[in-house]
Amino acid sequence: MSDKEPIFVTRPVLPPLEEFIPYLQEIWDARILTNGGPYHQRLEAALCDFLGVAHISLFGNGTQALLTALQAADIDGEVITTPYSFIATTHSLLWNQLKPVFVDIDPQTLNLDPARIEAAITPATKAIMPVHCYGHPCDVHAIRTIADKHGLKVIYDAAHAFGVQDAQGSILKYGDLSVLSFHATKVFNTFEGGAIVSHDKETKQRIDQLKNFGFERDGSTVALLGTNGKLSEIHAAFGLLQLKDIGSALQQRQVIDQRYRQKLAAIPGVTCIEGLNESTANYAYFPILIDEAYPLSRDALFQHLQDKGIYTRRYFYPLISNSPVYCELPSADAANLPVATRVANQVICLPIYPGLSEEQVDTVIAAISEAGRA
Ligand code: T4K
Repeated sequence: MSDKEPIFVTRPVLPPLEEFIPYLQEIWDARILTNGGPYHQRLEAALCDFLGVAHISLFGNGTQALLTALQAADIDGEVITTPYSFIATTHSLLWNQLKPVFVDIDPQTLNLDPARIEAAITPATKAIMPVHCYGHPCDVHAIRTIADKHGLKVIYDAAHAFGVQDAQGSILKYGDLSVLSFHATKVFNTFEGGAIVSHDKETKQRIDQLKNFGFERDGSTVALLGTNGKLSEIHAAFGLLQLKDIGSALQQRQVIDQRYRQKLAAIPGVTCIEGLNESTANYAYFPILIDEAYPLSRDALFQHLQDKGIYTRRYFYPLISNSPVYCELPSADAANLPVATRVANQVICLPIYPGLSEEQVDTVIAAISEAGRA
């Protein structure tokens, strides 16, 4: 273990505490703590504005938002999805009594491979749930074409895709719904939090009803099986404060991303992942793939970095399809998922977050490069 300060895969952005005090004072004065209070409303409006989307419904976390998005989609049967994601993606299907059907990923983007989707469609298929993995956009146009041809809904797990844009604007405009996570480890965080992006007023109203126990606007009629998905005023206020500095946070991430790319390019056996479609990236993660040209296995490198006090993560290993909850599904067979299986055994996500110093980035690079020479 190194005597230097540990380097984590991510650290949340925290504005100076004194800047948060006036927000707390306002909450204390108004004594409105939750249930769609003033900060909640202000954050929804500010996020619509910043992200360039029509409607946002805030949630207590991204998983609740995924669960409600699928409920709002009002589907049954099978949903095509990726095995290369966080477990919450697939859990949200099962909680809605939907059957996940895993389709392999594209080796460049590590997102659901559109060329493999049609072969997995059956009469029971009702939707596609792709993930913009690491904030790199899916092939949204190819997915839309397939969905339209087969009459399928598209619900994007956009947990990583805060602020990502393509040439047409926000990546969150695609699909029927997109779901964000504002967890502490994300580019933009409200400690815990999440949101559903929708495109029309009626859908937003339905989602807002579902996240508030199913209550209609009269506050007494309950016609839907809703849940409690609300975000509290403290979380919303923190989000508003953090949004002020988001530009600088994204810029700092970009600088780190560029430094890694520049310096890791010279190390044999280490491949950096490129986003293909984004005009504005968010640099949410910095995944690298370790292949046979590198002297250590991925797991040996992971351990080597840990011994040096560098705590990386193997997002997303093991594959969701290998977890005991899903491994019995026919589509979970590794033979059906060769790219995802290979990538899950090669990936390491390196530290990237605002405040990670140039020196710390160089420490990570040196540790990878030294181990590569051993
Ligand atoms: N869909 C996708 C594609 C997702 O990636 C996620 C969540 C979801 C849906 C569900 O959204 P939420 O319901 O979570 O909003 C993390 C997060 O818990 C999870 O939100 C995230 N994806 C997933 C990819 O990663 P861990 O197990 O890596 O977290 P943890 O606690 O090990 O933290 C990693 C590092 O971050 C630590 O080494 C130190 C640092 N850290 C973490 C926390 C929580 C801090 O410095 N402060 C903190 O408060 O799961």
